[in-house]
Amino acid sequence: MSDILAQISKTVIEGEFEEMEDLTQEALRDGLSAQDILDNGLMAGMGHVGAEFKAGNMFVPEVLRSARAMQASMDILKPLLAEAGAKRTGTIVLGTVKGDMHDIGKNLVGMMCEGAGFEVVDLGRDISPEDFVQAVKEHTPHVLGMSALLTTTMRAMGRTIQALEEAGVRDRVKVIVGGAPVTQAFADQIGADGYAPNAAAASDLARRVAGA
Ligand code: B12
Repeated sequence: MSDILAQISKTVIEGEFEEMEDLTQEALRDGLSAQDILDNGLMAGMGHVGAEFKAGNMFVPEVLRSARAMQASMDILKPLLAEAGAKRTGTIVLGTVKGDMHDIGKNLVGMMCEGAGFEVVDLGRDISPEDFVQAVKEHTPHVLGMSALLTTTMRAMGRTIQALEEAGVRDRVKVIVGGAPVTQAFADQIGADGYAPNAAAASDLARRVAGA
Protein backbone atom coordinates (compact mmCIF):
# COMPACT_ATOMS: atom_id res chain seq x y z
CA MET A 1 0.00 0.00 0.00
CA SER A 2 1.31 3.48 -0.83
CA ASP A 3 2.39 5.71 2.06
CA ILE A 4 -0.44 8.15 1.54
CA LEU A 5 -3.10 5.39 1.55
CA ALA A 6 -1.63 3.99 4.73
CA GLN A 7 -1.73 7.47 6.23
CA ILE A 8 -5.37 7.96 5.19
CA SER A 9 -6.30 4.64 6.71
CA LYS A 10 -4.47 5.52 9.96
CA THR A 11 -6.10 8.96 10.07
CA VAL A 12 -9.57 7.40 9.75
CA ILE A 13 -8.73 4.98 12.57
CA GLU A 14 -7.50 7.86 14.73
CA GLY A 15 -10.54 9.96 13.80
CA GLU A 16 -8.46 13.03 12.88
CA PHE A 17 -11.19 14.41 10.63
CA GLU A 18 -9.56 17.85 10.36
CA GLU A 19 -6.69 16.31 8.39
CA MET A 20 -8.77 14.37 5.91
CA GLU A 21 -9.36 17.10 3.35
CA ASP A 22 -5.64 17.84 2.92
CA LEU A 23 -4.71 14.15 2.85
CA THR A 24 -7.38 13.35 0.27
CA GLN A 25 -6.25 16.23 -1.96
CA GLU A 26 -2.65 15.13 -1.59
CA ALA A 27 -3.53 11.58 -2.63
CA LEU A 28 -5.40 12.89 -5.69
CA ARG A 29 -2.43 15.12 -6.59
CA ASP A 30 -0.21 12.02 -6.33
CA GLY A 31 -2.33 10.52 -9.08
CA LEU A 32 -4.34 8.03 -7.02
CA SER A 33 -7.89 7.43 -8.21
CA ALA A 34 -10.90 8.21 -6.04
CA GLN A 35 -11.79 4.51 -6.10
CA ASP A 36 -8.32 3.53 -4.87
CA ILE A 37 -8.51 6.07 -2.03
CA LEU A 38 -11.95 4.77 -1.09
CA ASP A 39 -11.11 1.06 -1.28
CA ASN A 40 -7.58 1.03 0.11
CA GLY A 41 -7.56 4.09 2.37
CA LEU A 42 -11.01 4.80 3.78
CA MET A 43 -12.55 1.34 3.70
CA ALA A 44 -9.35 -0.23 5.03
CA GLY A 45 -9.46 2.20 7.96
CA MET A 46 -13.17 1.73 8.63
CA GLY A 47 -12.79 -2.04 8.44
CA HIS A 48 -10.24 -1.84 11.22
CA VAL A 49 -12.47 0.50 13.25
CA GLY A 50 -15.38 -1.95 12.91
CA ALA A 51 -13.23 -4.84 14.14
CA GLU A 52 -11.79 -2.87 17.07
CA PHE A 53 -15.25 -1.68 18.08
CA LYS A 54 -16.53 -5.22 18.00
CA ALA A 55 -13.61 -6.38 20.14
CA GLY A 56 -14.35 -3.66 22.72
CA ASN A 57 -11.09 -1.81 22.02
CA MET A 58 -12.82 1.26 20.56
CA PHE A 59 -15.89 3.09 21.86
CA VAL A 60 -18.78 4.97 20.29
CA PRO A 61 -17.30 8.51 20.41
CA GLU A 62 -14.17 7.23 18.67
CA VAL A 63 -16.21 5.40 16.04
CA LEU A 64 -18.10 8.62 15.40
CA ARG A 65 -14.89 10.57 14.88
CA SER A 66 -13.73 7.92 12.42
CA ALA A 67 -17.05 8.10 10.58
CA ARG A 68 -16.71 11.88 10.42
CA ALA A 69 -13.19 11.51 9.01
CA MET A 70 -14.47 9.15 6.34
CA GLN A 71 -17.29 11.56 5.51
CA ALA A 72 -14.86 14.49 5.12
CA SER A 73 -12.95 12.54 2.50
CA MET A 74 -16.12 11.22 0.84
CA ASP A 75 -17.34 14.79 0.35
CA ILE A 76 -14.38 15.28 -2.00
CA LEU A 77 -14.43 11.83 -3.59
CA LYS A 78 -18.15 11.47 -4.27
CA PRO A 79 -18.35 13.74 -7.34
CA LEU A 80 -15.14 12.19 -8.70
CA LEU A 81 -16.49 8.67 -8.27
CA ALA A 82 -19.66 9.67 -10.09
CA GLU A 83 -17.62 11.35 -12.87
CA ALA A 84 -15.37 8.32 -13.28
CA GLY A 85 -18.57 6.39 -13.90
CA ALA A 86 -18.11 4.30 -10.78
CA LYS A 87 -20.84 1.79 -11.39
CA ARG A 88 -23.95 2.75 -9.41
CA THR A 89 -24.81 -0.39 -7.54
CA GLY A 90 -28.42 0.56 -6.95
CA THR A 91 -30.55 2.52 -4.53
CA ILE A 92 -30.99 1.70 -0.84
CA VAL A 93 -33.56 3.29 1.45
CA LEU A 94 -32.41 3.21 5.07
CA GLY A 95 -34.11 4.03 8.34
CA THR A 96 -34.28 3.25 12.04
CA VAL A 97 -37.66 1.76 12.96
CA LYS A 98 -40.50 3.41 14.81
CA GLY A 99 -39.87 4.25 18.46
CA ASP A 100 -36.12 3.92 18.11
CA MET A 101 -33.74 6.89 18.27
CA HIS A 102 -30.46 5.01 17.73
CA ASP A 103 -28.91 5.93 14.42
CA ILE A 104 -25.13 5.63 14.74
CA GLY A 105 -25.03 2.11 13.31
CA LYS A 106 -27.51 2.96 10.56
CA ASN A 107 -25.39 5.95 9.57
CA LEU A 108 -22.31 3.74 9.34
CA VAL A 109 -24.24 1.27 7.19
CA GLY A 110 -25.27 4.19 4.96
CA MET A 111 -21.71 5.33 4.63
CA MET A 112 -20.43 1.87 3.73
CA CYS A 113 -23.24 1.43 1.18
CA GLU A 114 -22.35 4.77 -0.31
CA GLY A 115 -18.76 3.58 -0.53
CA ALA A 116 -20.02 0.45 -2.27
CA GLY A 117 -21.65 2.63 -4.93
CA PHE A 118 -25.23 2.77 -3.69
CA GLU A 119 -27.38 5.84 -3.88
CA VAL A 120 -28.51 6.12 -0.26
CA VAL A 121 -31.87 7.57 0.74
CA ASP A 122 -31.66 7.99 4.50
CA LEU A 123 -35.08 8.46 6.08
CA GLY A 124 -33.63 9.04 9.55
CA ARG A 125 -34.92 7.46 12.75
CA ASP A 126 -38.30 6.71 14.35
CA ILE A 127 -39.70 5.74 10.93
CA SER A 128 -43.19 4.22 10.87
CA PRO A 129 -44.12 1.25 8.67
CA GLU A 130 -46.31 3.62 6.63
CA ASP A 131 -43.37 5.96 5.99
CA PHE A 132 -41.16 3.03 4.87
CA VAL A 133 -43.93 1.94 2.49
CA GLN A 134 -44.25 5.47 1.15
CA ALA A 135 -40.48 5.68 0.58
CA VAL A 136 -40.47 2.37 -1.32
CA LYS A 137 -43.23 3.67 -3.58
CA GLU A 138 -41.49 7.00 -4.08
CA HIS A 139 -37.87 5.91 -4.60
CA THR A 140 -38.36 2.35 -5.97
CA PRO A 141 -35.11 1.22 -4.27
CA HIS A 142 -33.45 -2.13 -4.89
CA VAL A 143 -32.96 -2.54 -1.14
CA LEU A 144 -34.72 -1.40 2.02
CA GLY A 145 -32.57 -1.49 5.17
CA MET A 146 -34.04 -1.25 8.65
CA SER A 147 -32.12 -0.74 11.86
CA ALA A 148 -33.26 -1.36 15.46
CA LEU A 149 -31.26 -1.21 18.68
CA LEU A 150 -33.96 -2.03 21.20
CA THR A 151 -35.58 -5.40 21.83
CA THR A 152 -38.86 -3.49 22.12
CA THR A 153 -38.57 -1.79 18.71
CA MET A 154 -37.17 -4.63 16.62
CA ARG A 155 -40.71 -6.00 16.27
CA ALA A 156 -41.55 -2.94 14.16
CA MET A 157 -39.41 -4.55 11.45
CA GLY A 158 -41.90 -7.39 11.11
CA ARG A 159 -44.78 -4.91 11.08
CA THR A 160 -43.07 -2.95 8.31
CA ILE A 161 -42.66 -6.07 6.16
CA GLN A 162 -46.35 -6.79 6.74
CA ALA A 163 -47.22 -3.22 5.71
CA LEU A 164 -45.15 -3.65 2.52
CA GLU A 165 -47.13 -6.82 1.76
CA GLU A 166 -50.46 -5.12 2.42
CA ALA A 167 -49.47 -2.23 0.14
CA GLY A 168 -48.57 -4.74 -2.61
CA VAL A 169 -44.93 -3.60 -2.86
CA ARG A 170 -43.11 -6.36 -0.95
CA ASP A 171 -41.99 -8.05 -4.19
CA ARG A 172 -40.46 -4.85 -5.50
CA VAL A 173 -37.72 -4.58 -2.88
CA LYS A 174 -35.23 -6.69 -0.96
CA VAL A 175 -35.47 -6.10 2.78
CA ILE A 176 -32.38 -6.31 4.96
CA VAL A 177 -32.25 -5.81 8.72
CA GLY A 178 -29.67 -5.18 11.41
CA GLY A 179 -28.87 -3.66 14.78
CA ALA A 180 -27.42 -5.10 17.97
CA PRO A 181 -30.41 -7.26 19.10
CA VAL A 182 -31.22 -8.51 15.58
CA THR A 183 -30.12 -12.00 14.55
CA GLN A 184 -30.29 -14.13 11.42
CA ALA A 185 -32.98 -16.24 13.11
CA PHE A 186 -35.07 -13.13 13.78
CA ALA A 187 -34.60 -11.95 10.20
CA ASP A 188 -35.79 -15.34 8.93
CA GLN A 189 -38.75 -15.30 11.29
CA ILE A 190 -40.06 -11.95 10.02
CA GLY A 191 -39.44 -12.81 6.37
CA ALA A 192 -36.55 -10.42 5.69
CA ASP A 193 -34.24 -11.16 2.75
CA GLY A 194 -31.07 -10.76 4.77
CA TYR A 195 -29.28 -9.81 7.98
CA ALA A 196 -25.76 -8.53 8.60
CA PRO A 197 -23.96 -7.97 11.89
CA ASN A 198 -21.92 -4.90 10.93
CA ALA A 199 -21.65 -2.12 8.38
CA ALA A 200 -19.05 -3.78 6.18
CA ALA A 201 -21.08 -6.99 6.00
CA ALA A 202 -24.23 -4.88 5.45
CA SER A 203 -22.87 -3.27 2.29
CA ASP A 204 -21.76 -6.69 0.97
CA LEU A 205 -25.20 -8.04 1.73
CA ALA A 206 -26.93 -5.08 0.06
CA ARG A 207 -24.86 -5.66 -3.08
CA ARG A 208 -25.67 -9.35 -3.03
CA VAL A 209 -29.43 -9.01 -2.61
CA ALA A 210 -29.49 -6.20 -5.19
CA GLY A 211 -27.81 -8.62 -7.59
CA ALA A 212 -24.92 -6.17 -8.14
C1 B12 B 1 -25.37 5.35 21.85
C2 B12 B 1 -26.54 4.70 22.56
C3 B12 B 1 -27.66 5.49 22.81
C4 B12 B 1 -27.78 6.94 22.31
C5 B12 B 1 -28.18 6.89 20.81
C6 B12 B 1 -27.57 8.07 20.03
C7 B12 B 1 -27.76 7.87 18.57
N1 B12 B 1 -27.86 8.98 17.89
O1 B12 B 1 -27.80 6.77 18.04
C8 B12 B 1 -28.94 7.47 23.24
C9 B12 B 1 -28.31 8.10 24.45
C10 B12 B 1 -29.90 8.46 22.60
C11 B12 B 1 -29.63 6.17 23.66
C12 B12 B 1 -30.90 6.12 24.17
C13 B12 B 1 -31.49 4.97 24.68
N2 B12 B 1 -30.91 3.75 24.80
CO1 B12 B 1 -29.20 3.30 23.99
N3 B12 B 1 -27.47 2.74 23.58
C14 B12 B 1 -26.48 3.33 22.96
C15 B12 B 1 -25.26 2.38 22.91
C16 B12 B 1 -24.30 2.79 24.02
C17 B12 B 1 -24.48 2.30 21.62
C18 B12 B 1 -25.32 2.01 20.37
C19 B12 B 1 -24.44 2.29 19.17
O2 B12 B 1 -24.51 3.34 18.57
N4 B12 B 1 -23.55 1.35 18.85
C20 B12 B 1 -22.55 1.58 17.79
C21 B12 B 1 -23.04 1.10 16.44
C22 B12 B 1 -21.88 1.27 15.45
O3 B12 B 1 -23.38 -0.26 16.52
P1 B12 B 1 -24.81 -0.79 16.09
O4 B12 B 1 -25.83 0.24 16.30
O5 B12 B 1 -25.03 -2.15 16.65
O6 B12 B 1 -24.72 -0.93 14.49
C23 B12 B 1 -23.92 -1.89 13.82
C24 B12 B 1 -24.62 -3.22 13.55
O7 B12 B 1 -25.64 -3.52 14.47
C25 B12 B 1 -25.09 -3.11 12.14
N5 B12 B 1 -26.37 -2.47 11.83
C26 B12 B 1 -27.01 -1.47 12.43
N6 B12 B 1 -28.10 -1.10 11.77
C27 B12 B 1 -28.18 -1.89 10.70
C28 B12 B 1 -29.12 -1.95 9.66
C29 B12 B 1 -28.96 -2.89 8.65
C30 B12 B 1 -29.94 -2.92 7.54
C31 B12 B 1 -27.89 -3.81 8.70
C32 B12 B 1 -27.76 -4.86 7.65
C33 B12 B 1 -26.94 -3.75 9.73
C34 B12 B 1 -27.09 -2.79 10.72
O8 B12 B 1 -24.07 -2.33 11.54
C35 B12 B 1 -23.70 -1.30 12.44
C36 B12 B 1 -22.29 -0.84 12.17
O9 B12 B 1 -21.33 -1.85 12.27
C37 B12 B 1 -25.95 0.98 23.19
C38 B12 B 1 -25.05 -0.06 23.89
C39 B12 B 1 -24.26 -0.90 22.93
N7 B12 B 1 -23.07 -1.20 23.33
O10 B12 B 1 -24.75 -1.26 21.86
C40 B12 B 1 -27.15 1.40 24.05
C41 B12 B 1 -28.41 0.54 24.05
C42 B12 B 1 -28.75 0.09 22.64
N8 B12 B 1 -29.43 1.47 24.52
C43 B12 B 1 -30.30 0.91 25.32
C44 B12 B 1 -31.38 1.61 25.93
C45 B12 B 1 -32.22 0.81 26.92
C46 B12 B 1 -31.67 2.95 25.62
C47 B12 B 1 -32.81 3.80 26.19
C48 B12 B 1 -34.17 3.08 26.35
C49 B12 B 1 -32.29 4.34 27.52
C50 B12 B 1 -33.29 5.11 28.34
N9 B12 B 1 -33.69 4.47 29.44
O11 B12 B 1 -33.68 6.19 27.98
C51 B12 B 1 -32.89 4.97 25.20
C52 B12 B 1 -33.88 4.67 24.08
C53 B12 B 1 -34.18 5.84 23.22
C54 B12 B 1 -34.98 5.38 22.03
N10 B12 B 1 -36.28 5.49 22.05
O12 B12 B 1 -34.40 4.90 21.07
C55 B12 B 1 -30.01 -0.56 25.52
C56 B12 B 1 -30.95 -1.48 24.76
C57 B12 B 1 -31.38 -2.68 25.57
C58 B12 B 1 -32.31 -3.55 24.80
N11 B12 B 1 -31.96 -4.79 24.75
O13 B12 B 1 -33.29 -3.15 24.26
C59 B12 B 1 -28.50 -0.65 25.10
C60 B12 B 1 -28.08 -2.03 24.54
C61 B12 B 1 -27.66 -0.31 26.37
C62 B12 B 1 -27.80 -1.35 27.46
N12 B12 B 1 -26.86 -2.26 27.59
O14 B12 B 1 -28.74 -1.34 28.20
N13 B12 B 1 -28.80 5.11 23.50
